[in-house]
Amino acid sequence: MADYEFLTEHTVADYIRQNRELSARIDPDHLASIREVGDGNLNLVFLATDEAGRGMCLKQALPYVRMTGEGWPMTPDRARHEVESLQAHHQLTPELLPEVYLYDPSRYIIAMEDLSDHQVWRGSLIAGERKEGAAEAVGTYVGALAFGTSAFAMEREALAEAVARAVNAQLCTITEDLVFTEPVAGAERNSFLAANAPDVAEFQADPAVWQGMGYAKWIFMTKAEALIHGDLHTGSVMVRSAAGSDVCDSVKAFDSEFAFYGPLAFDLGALFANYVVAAARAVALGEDDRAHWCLRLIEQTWTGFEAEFRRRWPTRRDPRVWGDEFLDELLATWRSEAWLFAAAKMSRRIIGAAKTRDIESLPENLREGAARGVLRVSRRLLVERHLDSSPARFVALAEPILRDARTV
Ligand code: SR1
Ligand code: MG
Repeated sequence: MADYEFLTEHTVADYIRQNRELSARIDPDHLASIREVGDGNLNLVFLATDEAGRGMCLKQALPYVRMTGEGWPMTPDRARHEVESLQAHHQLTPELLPEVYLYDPSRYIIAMEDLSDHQVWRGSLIAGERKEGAAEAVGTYVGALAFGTSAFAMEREALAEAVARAVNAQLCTITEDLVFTEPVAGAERNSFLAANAPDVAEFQADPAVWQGMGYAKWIFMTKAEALIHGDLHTGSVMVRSAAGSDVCDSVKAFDSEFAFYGPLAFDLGALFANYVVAAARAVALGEDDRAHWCLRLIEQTWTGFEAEFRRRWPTRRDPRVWGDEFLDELLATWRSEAWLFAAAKMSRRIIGAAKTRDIESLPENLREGAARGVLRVSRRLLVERHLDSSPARFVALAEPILRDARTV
């Protein structure tokens, strides 16, 4: 039993009324709508709008995984990790994150900016839309946090305190199990189409896959480079463009409850994996031009990331030892680690417990080929990660594999 009260559509107005900071922003006595809109795996999310058109989002962490129910407990303290990372990241790139209004640690509720004039990027990708600029913007976001929350920018003691506060062992364990271990070692909660069983068996029989996944898991567990988002898939990004335009006028990263001091290439790899998943869907639907566009998002994210990191680099704390050659080495390491993490993230979406709608909403005959393609790309990345790991080569390698795997 939880020892705190869960919000419902019936109690949201009272909750706002009881918090002066919130009732100054939205009128609890004249609410026009209250909707529960959470479509992720974990939390309750309410959107409230008043009659004057002002909105607010209330997000509450449950003490278990929403996707499965009470049988899978999960610390609600993840809401604190989310709010603290949102605030730390907001200081660096305010335009790329929602504003937090309040955090209530007694009920694990975050009150924040209403983004209902945005769409979840995954939904927009599934709908076949092009939101130009989104991939570069999320790259900028990762570049900013990579520098701004790291040893390159932070005073030594403040850094140590930030690392300690961000220890998020329970959620990291979920990632370690679901992303790095279970796709290759197998697990009861894994699932895939019977038609993909031979693909999964082939993947799990390859020693290079075990080697790569083990290495990725080890980096994930040990490399405390920056306060990373920790779950930066296309469902953790909101996008907005004006009616009739393909160009984003706003991009916001959110949902960073998995944040911790970890390897920053994990955030890049997560994005790359989700672009491949979006491309696999397009290939399955016979939309090859669109698939190419989806894969090119990899290059755009990398470009945004590198530009932002380089822009901040001149302000690094110790340029005597951290010279420009070191920067080149860092970038090369991150490119290669991003391949590794992308591979792990792809395989977990096909084999593991938490899937993506891009693939799952395909009819079964098309899903088979899309899943096979994603798994084959994952395997190739793991095998070839020691060679040139440029974003351009990633795209060149993935495109024909996805097409060859198409089922009909
Ligand atoms: C039990 S949580 C399953 C997945 O949902 C989240 O979005 C993370 O990706 C996690 O691995
Ligand atoms: Mg999430």
